[in-house]
Parts: sequence; structure tokens; C-alpha cells
Amino acid sequence: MFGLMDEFLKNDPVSLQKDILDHVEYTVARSRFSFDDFEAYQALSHSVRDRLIERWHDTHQYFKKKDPKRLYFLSLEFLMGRSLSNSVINLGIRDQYADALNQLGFDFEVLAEQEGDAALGNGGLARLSACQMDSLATLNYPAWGYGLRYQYGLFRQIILDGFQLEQPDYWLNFGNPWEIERVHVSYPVKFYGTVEDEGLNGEKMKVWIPGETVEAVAYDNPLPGYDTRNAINLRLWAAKPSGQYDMESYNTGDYISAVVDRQKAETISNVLYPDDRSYQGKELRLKQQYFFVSASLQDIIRRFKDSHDNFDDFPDKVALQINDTHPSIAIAEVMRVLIDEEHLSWNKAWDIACKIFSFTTHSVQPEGLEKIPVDLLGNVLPRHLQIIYDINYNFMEELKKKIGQDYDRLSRMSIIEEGGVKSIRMANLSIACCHTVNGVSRVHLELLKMRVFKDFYELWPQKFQYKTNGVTQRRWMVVSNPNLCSLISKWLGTESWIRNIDLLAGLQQYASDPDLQYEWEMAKKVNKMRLAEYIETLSGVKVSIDAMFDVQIKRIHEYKRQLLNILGIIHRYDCIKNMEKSDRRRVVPRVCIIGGKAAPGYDIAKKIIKLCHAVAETINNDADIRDLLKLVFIPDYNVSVAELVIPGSDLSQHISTAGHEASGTGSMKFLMNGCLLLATYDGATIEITEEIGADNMFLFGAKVNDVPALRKKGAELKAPLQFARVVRMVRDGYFGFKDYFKSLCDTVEDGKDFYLLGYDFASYLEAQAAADRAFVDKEKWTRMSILSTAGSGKFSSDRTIEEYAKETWGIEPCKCPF
Ligand code: 26M
Repeated sequence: MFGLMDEFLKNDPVSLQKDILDHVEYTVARSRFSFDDFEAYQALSHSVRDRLIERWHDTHQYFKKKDPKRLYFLSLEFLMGRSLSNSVINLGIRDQYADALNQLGFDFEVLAEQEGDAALGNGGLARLSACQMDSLATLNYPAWGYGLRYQYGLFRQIILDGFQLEQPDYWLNFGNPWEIERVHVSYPVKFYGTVEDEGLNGEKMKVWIPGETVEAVAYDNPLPGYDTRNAINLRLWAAKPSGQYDMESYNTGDYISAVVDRQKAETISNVLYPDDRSYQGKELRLKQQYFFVSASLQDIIRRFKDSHDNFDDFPDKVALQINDTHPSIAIAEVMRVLIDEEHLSWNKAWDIACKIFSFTTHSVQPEGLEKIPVDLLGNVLPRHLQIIYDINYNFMEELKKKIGQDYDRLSRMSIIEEGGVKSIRMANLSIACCHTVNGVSRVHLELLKMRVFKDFYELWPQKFQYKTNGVTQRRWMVVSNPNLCSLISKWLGTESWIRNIDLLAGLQQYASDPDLQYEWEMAKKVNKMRLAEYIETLSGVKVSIDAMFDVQIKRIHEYKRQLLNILGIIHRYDCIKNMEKSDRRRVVPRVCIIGGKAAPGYDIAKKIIKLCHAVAETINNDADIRDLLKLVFIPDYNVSVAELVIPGSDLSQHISTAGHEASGTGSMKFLMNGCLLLATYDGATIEITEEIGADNMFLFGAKVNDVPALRKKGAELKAPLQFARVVRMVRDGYFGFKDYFKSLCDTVEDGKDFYLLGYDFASYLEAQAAADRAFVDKEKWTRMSILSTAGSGKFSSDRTIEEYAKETWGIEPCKCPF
């Protein structure tokens, strides 16, 4: 079966051209003599997809033959972005396609721009899942991703008069060539109903009689590894009306409403919830969680049963990773299936569950932890509620034996939260069951141990670990920054760093080499020109590429402190205005770029976006300021915008209040692309500092351990005068919208400044001044930039995945032969 090379699709330009033209004619149904860029993109994608499917089939046959322990990665969110460039690069056929297209009169890059983003996720957590899937495929791990196929991804951000408006992202409008619909891979998922006691062979049994059944249909997304034949699968579930009809309503003649009811089933996979705590406790969100978990587990168990008949082997063949608590209802579902359907004993089932599940948490704030009201869970999933009560009973009994009658601690650790709204604490359920709880950076684990999960850490210290996040260099360097990559490969004399990123350290020795420095600066210049063009088309603002491009792109959140950035920009503007004309020559020109979405219900975050626009309006139209300072907001920030912006940045800001960013992954993408970081000692930044040295970054601000004491000081902690002055400018209406910005200004008043903007302001300005000084010393700046890339190796998701594979999942590579 393997090695029949001549059976594979051919990749020479002539075969590729024929293939593309055939798809124009037979798939897109256009004339091969007349088709536009979008149609060419569609045909091209189908041609690539054929090659993907070939490898994907071989990989799965090989996995089936070898039957290794498999990893199943459960996540409610995957932020994949575009697929075309990534696929052809990983398949190793980009240049062949580019040649073939050239001869047809098309430009590969232009066609790649036709693709829309798959934005089935919110931010960091979701993009991390996508990066980790790329590493799993590349490192040949036998892994599957499971998630939901939302019809509407993360909302599109429109800016109207400086205000954010949300629009639906109906991303499937023009079809999606990267997925394969599997109408025959489908499972019924049940909701509601009652639980009854029944006797079976003299034993009491619980029988769930559901009230609604929805069908889950699989959509497979093949994901190719780089420089390997392996292609793994991301299986996303879509809800379809069930084949099981409610005969009664049909027979009673209520045909129309019966059809309408069935159609409602589809709403389950309709829309991605924006990351927003106010959505907690929503029925539809719980149904989404259970829907994808139930379908995935049926699929996983079916695959296991194909070649095994004893559940004792289950933990040797299956690792289940829960991405944050969102899929944690899987724990109760595994128990239900093993006990009610497979008739295992409680103890046997619990033993299996504890061996297969691991859990990674991505948050720092205890109030961000997910809770499901008991009434809601009891209504939607009555049997699961019983199981969770039983898990909690056993857990509490075990705990009492260990810690005695410490009721405060027992109630803190209980899976059930009593009080106003009695709720299930999904994090406590996850920790009680999972063999490993991972944090996403070293300092994040410390915070989990000392604060958020202190009680649990004291009970089970060995469960708590961390795996510092990483990102894939395939997407964040090879796809998005080809100029820099060819330069790196030339100087290293190899392209192997794309698979073995530690080789980047080889650049260190050339960091001061004038030839490399020159080429490095040229590559940056070309990327800045591309970004400048994009900015001008979007906002009409002309920016000079000689200015420092200073970028902050990420979700808008108070703890990420975009407000600190804007207040710093106001300060810079105010200083320039008050300078003697002759002194202005010494000002380092800046283009400040901010981008990101605010959760639709997050008022303060939306005001930050409006303030950014109001300040930009004033600065950019001030003839006095010219190229010394510009501020632009990039609308609708997403993965493909990041791919354009990051390579064109000089400086990037990661300025969260210490102790609030669990890891941060944007910083790693900038680092790999040789952008200098201006950052606080928070999340993974601490580890970045250790890799590249504090003198190659601009660090500032309170440290994680300072923050609690600073907060205690309250109003005693006086913000510096410069800070008071810029806040006053906003308050007094210097940028208009005085009343609207009042509540935003209130959040940083002395005594109320929870995120410590006032406290950190002076050191922030110093770090900015240090960045200015470094920028004018081109030799120094470029050296720092080269050393950033050279020191970024640790932050590849390849390293993260190797650690998970060895320390958490216990899986081995399974490389499909060519
Ligand atoms: C919650 C309720 C309802 C709907 C959505 C949510 C929700 C969705 C996503 C809550 C949180 C979500 O993601 C959190 C997240 O992205 N955390 C980030 O994870 C990154 C990867 O580990 C880290 O680098 C970031 O520091 C962390 O903020």
C-alpha cells in the first residue's frame, strides 16, 4: 500500500496546472478560459486539498495499523485563520504551485489573499490550539482535534465614528474547500428528559430518558505536518435535526411546527460565544459544550472498540486533553457512558477517567472560572448532575479523611458551590479527576499554586505542572515573513530550523555582522512598506516607514492596559506640543498601531477603542506634529491581519499588570520576527527575558509579587503628576466626548486604579524613552532584533508539544512512511 509513488498525485508544474484547470471546470464550474481571482483561488485550494487528502488517508491507515496511544484534544475553540499558504508550505509544494500559477498568469500571493479567516475562536486560547495542532502534525504524533463547526465565527469588528460595532461572521458563505463533510459519520446527542431507576439482573440502574435528540455530523479538516507525510485530523461537529421524529406531532397533523422544531436543533452549532463572563450560565453554551463532547466521545469509543474489547486497555490507548474547563462536562460523560452503557462499576469507571484526562487552565482570575448553575445542568443533563453529585460525595469523603472537619476548606474545594445560585465549579471537577493540571507559563503555575488552586495544590502537589506556551514558526515565520526566512536560511546554511527551531541560536554569532545587519534591516523595511500601504488603504493615514512602528495587537481588556498605551501616547503628544521647535529634531518619529476586539458586552473595553480613535483624530490632524507621531487603530484584528502586522513592527507592547496574563503568545510571534518587546514582568515574558537577556528588551513596572501590597495601599498610592495631567486632558474633553469618557477615567483615579496604570506610568515612560534611544542607534537596534529572533527557540509550540507528549499524555510519534 505504501511506497506506490506513481499512484500519488504529481507535483510538477504541468500536472499542477492541469489539475487547477480541471478544478476550474469541474469543481468551480467555470470555463477554463475565463475565471477570476476568486475562482482561481477555489480551484487552487481544491487541488491542494486533493494532495492533503491523500496524505491524510495514508496517515490514518497507518495509525490504524499501528494502533498507538492517541491524543484527543478537546477544545471549544480553534483559531485556524487561512489554510492555503500554510498547507502548501507544509506539504513542501509552494514553489511548484507558484510556478504553475505564474504560467497561467496568476500570482500565488494574490490568490492567497482571497481566502477568508476561519475564526472559530476568541483569542489566545484558540490560536494556541491551532499552533499546537500544527506541531502535533509536524512531530508525527497520533493526535486528533475535536471541536465545533460554528456557522458564525468571532464577530467582525466594524468601526463607525470610532465606536466598535459587531457584525456576524458568516464565514461559510462562499464555501470552505478545507473541510470534508462526512454525512455518514454522525451520532445522536441527547438532552433534557428524566432519569429513572430500573432493575437489571437484580442490580439497580439509572436510566436516562432524554427529551431531545440532535444529530452531530462530522466535518473533517486535514492538517498537514511540515516535512512529513503525516496529516492529522481536526474533526468539527455540526448540529443537524435528528433522524428520529416525534411521530406524535406529525400524526396529530401539526406538520409545520414539527418541522420548525426539528430545525431549531441546528442552532446549537450556530454561533461562537465571544469571551465574556456575562455569558456564564447560558443554556445554549452548555448545550454546545455537551454536544461536541458527547459526539467526540462516541467517536473515540467507537474507534477504540473497533480493535479492543476490554476497557482496561482504554487508558493505554487514549489520552483526553481538556482545553480549559469548557469541555470538562466530558468527565461526567465518560462516567455515564462507562457505567450506564458499558456497565462498568463506579470504581472501575472512575479509575479509568482519572487516568485518561488532563487539563490545562488558561486563566489567572478566580472569578473567571466557569460555573454552571445546578438548576440549569439538572434540566439539560439530569443524569450528569447526579454523577457530578456522586463524584463530589466521594471527593468530600476522601478529603475529610485527609484534612478532617475543616469546613471552610471543604466548602472552598467542593465541586458544588452553595449560596445564591447553587452552581457546579467546573475547575474543581476538572482538578478532582484529571491526573495533571497544567499552567501555561512558569509564573502562571506559581499563581495557581499560591492563590487560585492553593487548597488543591496542598492536597495533590504532584498534579500541578506547567508547560510554557509556544507558537508555530511555520505560520508565524515561514508563511508570514518569507523575506526574513530566506535570509535566516542563507546565514544558517540550512532550512532545518523550520523543524528544529533551536538552530536559530546560530544567528547569535552574526548579530553584529554588518552584512547580516544590512540584509536584516532591508527585510524589515520591505515588511514595513507593506504594512504602511495597508494602513493607508484602511484609514487614509500616510505613515513614514522611517518612523518606529510601535504595535499593540490583542483582545482589548483592562488588564492588558491598552489604556496605559494611549495615555503614554497622549503624554508624548503633549510633550511635543510643548517643545521648542528646535528641540523637535530630537524626537524619534513613531507610528503607534493598536488593534483588537472588545467583547460585545464589555463597556470599558469599548470606551478604550473609542478613546483610541478620538486621540488619533486629534494627533493625526495636527499639522504641527507631522510625521513625529501618528496613531492608527487597525479594525477587525484577526489571524491574517496579525500575519501582516507582526513582520512589519519594530516594537511591540505586552504591558499587562503583573500577575494577570497567564502566558501571552503574541509576544512570542513578535520575538521570532525580530521585533523588540516593551513589556512587564508577566506571564511568559519572564521566561523570554531569561532567554534573550533583559538588555535586549525594554522592561518596566511592578513585579508579580509587588502587586498585592501595592493594591492594599489604595489611595495612598499617588499617581505621578504626568499621569494626572494626561487623565485630566481626557476628562476635560481635550479629545471630545467628555461625558462618555468619564467612567473610563474613573477606573484609573487614585484609590480605584486596580490595574495600577498610575503606579507603572513613570517606569513605562522610561522604558519608552529607552526604546527611543536604542532606535536611533541603528547598529544597536538591529543587533537586539537579531538576538530576539536568535533567542526565540524556546517559544516554539514544538517544544511545548514535546513536553506535553512526554510528561502529560504519554504518547509517542507514529510517522507514516512516504
Ligand atoms: C467564557 C465564557 C463564555 C464564552 C467564552 C468564554 C471564554 C472563551 C475563551 C473564556 C476564555 C477564553 O479564552 C481565554 C484565553 O484566551 N486565555 C489566554 O490563553 C492564552 C493561551 O494559553 C494565554 O497566552 C493568555 O495569557 C490567556 O489570557
